[in-house]
Amino acid sequence: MSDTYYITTPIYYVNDMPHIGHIYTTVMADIFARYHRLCGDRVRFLTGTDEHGQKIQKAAQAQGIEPLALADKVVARYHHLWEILNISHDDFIRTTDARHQQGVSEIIRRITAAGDIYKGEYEGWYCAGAEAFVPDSQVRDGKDLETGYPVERLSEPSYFFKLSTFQDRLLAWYRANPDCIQPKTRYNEVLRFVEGGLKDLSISRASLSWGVPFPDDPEHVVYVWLDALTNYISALGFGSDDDTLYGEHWPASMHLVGKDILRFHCVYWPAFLMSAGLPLPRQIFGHGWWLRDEAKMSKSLGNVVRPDYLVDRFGTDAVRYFLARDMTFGQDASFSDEAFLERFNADLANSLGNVSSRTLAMVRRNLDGKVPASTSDGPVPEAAQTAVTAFREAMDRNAPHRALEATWRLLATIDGFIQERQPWAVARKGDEARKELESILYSCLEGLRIASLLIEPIIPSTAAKLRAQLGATDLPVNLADGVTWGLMGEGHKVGESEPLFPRIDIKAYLKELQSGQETEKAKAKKERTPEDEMITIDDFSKVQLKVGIVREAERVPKSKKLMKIMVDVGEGEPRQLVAGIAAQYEAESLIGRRIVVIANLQPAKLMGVESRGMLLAATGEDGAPFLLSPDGEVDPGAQVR
Ligand code: ME8
Repeated sequence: MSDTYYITTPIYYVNDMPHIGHIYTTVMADIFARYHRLCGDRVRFLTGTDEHGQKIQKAAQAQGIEPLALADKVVARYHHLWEILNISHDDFIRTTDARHQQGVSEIIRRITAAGDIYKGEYEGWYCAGAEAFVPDSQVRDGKDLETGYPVERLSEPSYFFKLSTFQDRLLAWYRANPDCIQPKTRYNEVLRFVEGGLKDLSISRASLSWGVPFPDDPEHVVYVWLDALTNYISALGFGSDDDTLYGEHWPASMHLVGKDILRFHCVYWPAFLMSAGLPLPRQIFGHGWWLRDEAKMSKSLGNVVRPDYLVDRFGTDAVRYFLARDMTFGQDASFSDEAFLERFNADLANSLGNVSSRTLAMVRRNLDGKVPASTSDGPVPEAAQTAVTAFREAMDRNAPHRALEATWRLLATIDGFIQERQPWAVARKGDEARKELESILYSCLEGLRIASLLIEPIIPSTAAKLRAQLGATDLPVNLADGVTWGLMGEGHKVGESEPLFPRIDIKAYLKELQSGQETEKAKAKKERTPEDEMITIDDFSKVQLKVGIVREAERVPKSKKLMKIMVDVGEGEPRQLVAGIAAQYEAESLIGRRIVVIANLQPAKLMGVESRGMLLAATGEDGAPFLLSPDGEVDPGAQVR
């Protein structure tokens, strides 16, 4: 009987385009899904998008489009990324799917029937960036201390979930299932948080329209996290007429998430499920954070790693390998181009690439391209079995980076064996040493075939390519009978071979990258969305705009455009300003005219003439300025807001 294995990723917000952090979770989930398929389990792998809530509504508004249109755009991008990254998900759920909304209504009906929902008034802070209700103690200077996002004050009717009554049940669940939250440090964090006491949770929003309508009260939409978390069961048909998949796959084996959303998954979600009388997930794994060269990735810094560039340049498997190998699963890691390139050359081009190309070249040259008779020469057969065991053991305890180390130890053993036995020298001895040569090369070929099964979940295309080169495409691809030593049949022809990973010239590439990054930074600046461009009222109030009356005006000598003017802005002494209006305005026509001036601009010199402020003008089609004036005789110095 095979086991079932249901793994999920977070469903991603559609307010922005994905970066390497988003693809990380999905690539890792894909690795686990593929690993379990290789073990013969019945796997279901779900990913999708979280499309409701204030954050998406705001982002869509800023772009002047409907939220669903924004979602469609970003969803297309995710589909493209999952395709180029060779992600093998079985389903992609969108929270705007009808099937999902049915599931949300059903879970709320069950929670209501359990008596865990009541109506009240929410008075407090809301952080749209994290879509979270934030306690007063966590707010300073208008910001959520935990996420750094701005908060706003809400005061509205709301449905509440009696989360406070779940403290003991949650603690009992954690204690009875010490592996339910991983890694251990995160388990401890969650436990401490819940031990500190829980407050009831607002689960509806009355002031928002972009969401799932609250069952039996269309004045409210469902709070986006209750909506989003339910995707894990609505995608299996929970709440719909056909819930066969739900019966087969729930509870989930693993919710893989980033550490930022642990509380939603480890506290709210199990409490909702308990209330609804549904089984709880087996495990929630909160992985670490990818930083860029030790700094947080952010669009405004222009340091976001965009995955398609790396895939384009180095291929899907290089990216998948790096993500799985370079981050200790569970901890933070820093992405740097140098580390990526060094890993590429050392592990992929050298280790894997060289060992296989040398072996195959010798088989082609000396054995007529045919697999010799099965033997178990040297340390490779044992190393292969050790690697299989260590690989499985590491994957089963959520340590894919260790599983890769075990695989690369096998490659190192094959490499060492080649160095030691020097098959090229044996070949030179001619017929008398043919048996010895065959025996050495068989061990290498078979060791490589078993390695190809271990790399299968991580770099599946390379694994298949390697098996094709070894001529082993008709042998079982699994981690049961497939890893038995000696399956490669005598006389079988090895396939065509080309380098799996051609070496990169790191210096040349870094140079190329630098110029690329400059363009990227410039692009990031250009590509700022309307939402990025938004400022707060505080930002605006930093600009002191005042009405001024022009007292004197004269052209700046030798300049076609610049006019020097003396403006009374209610400070007693007039101020000197230099403005680029001389091509359109005569000096005399300006005298006595009311204009609008930025009074707190840092002084600057234009063609050697000091300017202490700037006047406001609209720009015509050909760039010509049109002066702005107040609509009436306001006093100089009057504030403009
Ligand atoms: O939180 N390093 O969606 P989201 C590693 N819609 N992982 C990262 C990362 C980084 N720098 N940046 C993002 C949401 N991630 C909700 C989830 S689930 C019911 C609802 C990954 O688009 C990581 O998995 O903000 C993180 O948890 C997730 O993207 C957040 O994606």
